[in-house]
Amino acid sequence: MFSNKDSFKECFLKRLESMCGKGFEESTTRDKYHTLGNMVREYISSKWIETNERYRSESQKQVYYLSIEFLLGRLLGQNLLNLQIKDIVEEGLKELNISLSEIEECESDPALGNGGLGRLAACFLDSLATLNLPGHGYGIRYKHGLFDQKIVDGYQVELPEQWLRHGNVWEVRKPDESVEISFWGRVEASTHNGGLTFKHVDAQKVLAVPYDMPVVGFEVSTVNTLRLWNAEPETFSPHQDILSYKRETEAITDFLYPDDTYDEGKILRLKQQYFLVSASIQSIIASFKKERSNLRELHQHVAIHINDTHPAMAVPELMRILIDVEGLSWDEAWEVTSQTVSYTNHTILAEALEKWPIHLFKPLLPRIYMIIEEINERFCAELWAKYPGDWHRIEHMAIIAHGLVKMAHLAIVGSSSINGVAKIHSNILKNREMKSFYEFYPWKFNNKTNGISHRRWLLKANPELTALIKNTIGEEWVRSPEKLIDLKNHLHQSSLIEQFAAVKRKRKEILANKIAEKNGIIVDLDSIFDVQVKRLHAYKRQLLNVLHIMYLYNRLKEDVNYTIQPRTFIFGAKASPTYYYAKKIIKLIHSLAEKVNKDPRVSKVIKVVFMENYRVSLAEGIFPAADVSEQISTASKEASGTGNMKFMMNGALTVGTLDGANIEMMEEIGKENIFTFGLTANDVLKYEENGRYRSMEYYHHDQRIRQVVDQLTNGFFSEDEGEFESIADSLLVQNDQYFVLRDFASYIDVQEKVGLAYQDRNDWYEKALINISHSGLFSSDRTISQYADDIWKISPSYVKG
Ligand code: F55
Repeated sequence: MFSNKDSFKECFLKRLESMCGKGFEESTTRDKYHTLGNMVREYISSKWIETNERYRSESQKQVYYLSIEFLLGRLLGQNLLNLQIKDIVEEGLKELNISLSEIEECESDPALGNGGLGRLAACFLDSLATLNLPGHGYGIRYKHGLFDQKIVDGYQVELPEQWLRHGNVWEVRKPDESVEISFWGRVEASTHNGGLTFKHVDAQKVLAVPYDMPVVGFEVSTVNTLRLWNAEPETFSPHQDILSYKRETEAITDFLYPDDTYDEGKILRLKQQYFLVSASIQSIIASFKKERSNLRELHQHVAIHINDTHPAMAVPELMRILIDVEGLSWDEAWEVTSQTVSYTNHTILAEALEKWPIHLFKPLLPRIYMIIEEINERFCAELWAKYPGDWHRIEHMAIIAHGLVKMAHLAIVGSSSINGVAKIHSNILKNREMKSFYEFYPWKFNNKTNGISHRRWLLKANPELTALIKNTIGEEWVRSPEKLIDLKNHLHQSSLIEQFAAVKRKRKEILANKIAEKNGIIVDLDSIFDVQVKRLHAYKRQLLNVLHIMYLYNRLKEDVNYTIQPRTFIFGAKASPTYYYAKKIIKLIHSLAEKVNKDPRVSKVIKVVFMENYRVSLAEGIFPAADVSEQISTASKEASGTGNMKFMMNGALTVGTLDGANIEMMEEIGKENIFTFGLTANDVLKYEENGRYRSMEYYHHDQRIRQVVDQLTNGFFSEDEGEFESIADSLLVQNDQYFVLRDFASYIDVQEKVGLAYQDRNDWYEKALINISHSGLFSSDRTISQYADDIWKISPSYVKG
C-alpha cells in the first residue's frame, strides 16, 4: 500500500470511497484525513503485533511509564516520517492535487497535558520506541484535554477542548482487557491461617477500559504502546441511583486539570490518580502473569516509573495487590515494590507539592490509606532507630503528618531511584528540598537531565533546516543526534552561514504570514524574532519581558535619536483558569501590544504579538522562526525547562538566567554563545533565607524601574487605572517574590548586547549554528538511554535475522 506512489494512490482512492461512501470529488479534507489515517494505522498494525510478540517471547524486562499527562501533539505527520513513507504519500497526494500539510492540519492536536511534564512524557515514548526499548506509557484518555484559549478584548477565555469530536483514528479500544477499580466502602479484616487478611467491601466499582495507541519508532520496526484508560460504568452491578452513578463515573476521565504548578486538592483529581494507578498496576500484573507465576521476581522483569507524584499511589496499590490478592507477606511485597518503582521529581515549588488531607483520602481509598499508614509506621520506626529521640526530624520526614498524606515522601520511601531533571535541580533536591531524605537514602538520588525528541522538534517541525544539515554533514546525526557536532567543522564556510540565514528567513516568513492572518499584524522579517512561549507563571517572569518592552517604548518616545535593532516580541501562553495574576499578565501583554503596535513611530522598530492558543502544533511553527529564546525564570525555580532545548536545536540564541538546563546548555556551547544575566540560584536561595531583599529600594533607586512600574497604575495604558494594580502590588507591596526588579537592570543590559550582536550578521548565525551543533546532548534519546541503563536496567530488543 505504501511501496510506491502509484499503489498508494490507487489504494487511497479505493479506501476513500469505501470508508466515506463518497467519490473523490465530493470528499472533504477531513474524509481524506480519515482515510489516510486509517491506512497508516493498518500499516502500523503488523509491526505492532510483531513487537508485542517479540517482547513476549524474549521475556525482556519491560518498563511502564505512568503519567497523568501525555502531551502528544498531532500524530499523522510524525508517524509518516517515522515509518519512512512520508515522501511516497506526499508525492502521491500531490498528483491527486491534494496537499499533505492541509490534511495534517485537519488532525486535532491531542492536548492531554499542561506543558513541560506532559510533553516530556511524549518525547520519552518516541525515544523508547526508536531505541527499540520495551517501554510503554500508561495514562488517562481525557475526553477534554487542556482548554482552548480564546482572547476576547485582551482577556483569556477558556473553551472546552474536543479532540475526540471526530473520533481518533490511532486508538484501539480493548474492552476485554478492562479492569475494575474500587472506591469508597470499607475494609474488613479476618483471620486466615493465623494471619490477618483484609478485604475492601461495599465499594463502588468503576470500569477502566483501555484504549491503546501505537508509538512508532523512527526507522525501526518497533511499535510500543501508549495505553489510555477510559472510565465507564459497570453494567452488571445494581445501583440505587443509576444516573448519578453513571455521571460520577464518567466524570473521572472527563477533563484534564488545567494546572501546571498548583495542587488544588480536589477529590476528583484524587480519583483520577487512583483510577490511573490501579488500572495500570492491574494491567501490568496481568501481563506478567501470562508469562510467569512468581511475583516475588516482579522487579527482575518489570520497572514502573512514576512521572512526578501524581501516580505515587502505585506504591500502595502494588503492595495491596501483592498482599491481598497474591498472598505475599508484607516484607516480600515491600522488597518487590520498592525495587520495582522509581520516581522523577519535576519541581521544588512548595505550592506544587501534593499533600492530601486524610479526611478526603481515607473514605475514598480505605485500603490504600491503611497500607500507607503501615508504610509510614515502619518508615518512622527505621528513622527512630537511626535518629533516636530526634522527633523534629521524624515529624518532618513522615509520610503522614498534621492530617496530610505527603505524596513526595511516599514516592521517595517506596522507590529505588529518585531523580531530578537537570543538574542544578537534582543538587537542590539533595542539598535543600529533600536533604534529610538524601542523608537517609543517599544511593537513591540521581540526576537525569531532560531532553527533547529531535524527530519532532527538528525533523518534523523544521524540514528546511533538516535538509540543510543533511546536505552539510550527511545523515548519521539523524540516528545519532550527538553527531550534530560535525556541523562545527563547517562553520568557516560562508555558504553554510548564508544557507542557514536563508532557512531562518523562510521560517520567519511562514510565521509572519500566520501572524498576519491570525493577529492582523504585519511584522518586519529583518527584525529580531524574540520569543517567549511557555505556560504563564509568575516564576517564569513574562512580566520581566513586558517591563523591558515598556522601557524600550519609553526610550523611543523620549529620545528621537535613540535607535535600536528592530524587534518583534512574540508571546504564547495559557494561564490556569483560576490563576488571577497570570490572567492579568495576559491582559497586560495585550494592552502593551495595543500601545506599541498603534504608535506610528515606535511600531516601526518594535512590535508585540500574542499568539492565541499556544499548543504543540503552534509551537512547531514557532521554534524554527525564533532568533531569540527567552528563558528568564527566577534562578532555582525552573527545574529544567525543555522549550530552551527546542529553541537551541532550531538555532535561536538564548537570553537566560542561570537556571535549570540553561546552565548545562551554557557549559556545552560556551559563555560566548548564550546571553546570561541575573541572580544565581544561590543568590536567590540566600535572599529567601535571610529576607534581605527590598524591592522598594530598586524602585526608588532606578528611574527606569520607577517609570515602568508607575505606568502600570497611572493610566498609561489608558484604561481602568486599577486594571494592573495587582501586578504593581506584587512588585512593591508584596516585595516582588520572583526578583523581577532585582534582575531588571541586568536584563536590560543583556538585551542591549543582544541587539548589538544581531547586527554582526555572520557572527550571529555562527553562534546559532554552534547552538545547533551542540543540541544533540539535549536529545531525549540521550536522556532515555540513561534512564534505561541506570534506573530501569532494560536493554534494546531487536528483530532477529
Ligand atoms: C502538572 C500538574 C501538576 Cl498537579 C503539577 C505540575 C504539572 C506540570 O505540568 N509540571 C511541569 O510541567 N513541570 C515541568 O516539568 C518539565 C519537565 O521535567 C521541566 O522541564 C520544567 O522545568 C517543569 O516546570
